[in-house]
Amino acid sequence: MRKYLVYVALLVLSVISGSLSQSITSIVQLCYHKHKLEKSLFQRSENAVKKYDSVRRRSLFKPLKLSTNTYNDDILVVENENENVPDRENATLLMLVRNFELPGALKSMRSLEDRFNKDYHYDWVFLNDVPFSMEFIEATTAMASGKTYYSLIPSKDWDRPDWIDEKKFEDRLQLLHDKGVLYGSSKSYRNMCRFNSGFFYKQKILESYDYYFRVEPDVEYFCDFPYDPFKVMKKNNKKYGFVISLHEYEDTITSLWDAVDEYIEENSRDIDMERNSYDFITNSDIIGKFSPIVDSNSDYNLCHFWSNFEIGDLNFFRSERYNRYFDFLDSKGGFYYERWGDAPVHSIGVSLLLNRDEIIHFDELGYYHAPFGTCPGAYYLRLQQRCQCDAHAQSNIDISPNSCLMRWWKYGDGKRFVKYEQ
Ligand SMILES: Nc1nc2c(ncn2[C@@H]2O[C@H](COP(=O)(O)OP(=O)(O)OP(=O)(O)O)[C@@H](O)[C@H]2O)c(=O)[nH]1
Ligand SMILES: [Mg+2]
Repeated sequence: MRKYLVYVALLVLSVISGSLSQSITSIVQLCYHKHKLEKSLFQRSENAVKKYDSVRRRSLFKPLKLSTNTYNDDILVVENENENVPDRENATLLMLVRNFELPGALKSMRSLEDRFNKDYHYDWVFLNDVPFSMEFIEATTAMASGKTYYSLIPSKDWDRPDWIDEKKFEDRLQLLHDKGVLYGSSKSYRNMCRFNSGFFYKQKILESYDYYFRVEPDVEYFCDFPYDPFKVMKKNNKKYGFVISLHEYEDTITSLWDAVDEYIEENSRDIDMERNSYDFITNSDIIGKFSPIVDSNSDYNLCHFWSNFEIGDLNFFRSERYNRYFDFLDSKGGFYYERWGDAPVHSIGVSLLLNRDEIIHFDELGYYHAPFGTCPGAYYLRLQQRCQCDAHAQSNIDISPNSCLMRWWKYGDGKRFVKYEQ
């Protein structure tokens, strides 16, 4: 009986070991086939990648660019970069921006590159009050079709000057905060507004350019540009270009117009009342069906050009007359004791100092900066320029009473129905 039990046990064992070796064999076979398959697939994908290498390197995609920046003295020269690029003006795209705004900066860049700059490769200049991170430099350089330059703003051009009374400053911050004014208690916002009003054009990195196109993070350009706006400016002798004009919050500029009044009195030689746009910023008649929605306490009707989009002639901003204007306002301390914005300061400056016909409204350029946008009104123009916007949307400022565009048409340089040629 025992003997039989041993035979049975031996039989079971041999069956088990047989199936074990069988399973091991099939696992080994499976692994081998998988490896073979992976190898052949890998080879195929590598062949596919190699097949398009020459195309990718030479025409479709350019080789990765190294960043060309002011921290680096050796500026990279890419050969044949300007092949097939139309004639350009001496101009740059300009963004004042913080490192943490990189996603928004890339969004704006992508939009402007796709709608305009991919055909022109204008340089990009980035300004910051602290050094840019490598991540910021790399990503923006990769996004740009032109060269990219990065510059650190010197503290003297950015920080609050010593002559600002600390106690008065803190009290006023609290006051604007209590009134619920947007950015009412922000110190850095005030530095930014003063910098954009009177210091951006003094930056060394901009010395060699004649025109700048201001770009902010998180904006969108709705339509293909039908022209190079720099060329239009140059050819038509324009010195300041805008797309949106609207009313300013009066609480941020309570004493600005008093300062402007004083400035006008003392600097009449700089101002040509016959040819400038004084009426545009002071007239408050009813226009169309709209009366001005904002009641102003001064002669200033609060109309300004929205400066987050602006194209300007740097030589005008560098001129003695603009700097006499800025220095006069700056001496009043309103950038800190109130919260004077660069938009009303630029707008009043160009309205007083330039001739009406030196300011241009870019009618055809759809644009959005939260919470407002502008979208070309003409249906066929929207099709032609592949616009992605709704001209009847609530966010379209041009059809809202908050817009000053109709006042510009009536008291500024008028309305043009024909596209600018370049
Ligand atoms: N480097 C730097 N850039 C700043 C600072 N504050 C604002 N900016 C930039 O200045 C421009 C205007 O600032 P925004 O915060 O966009 O001001 P705004 O357009 O009035 O308001 P929102 O866009 O609604 O926030 C943008 O390009 C910002 O990136 C700052 O402290 N440092
Ligand atoms: Mg903004």
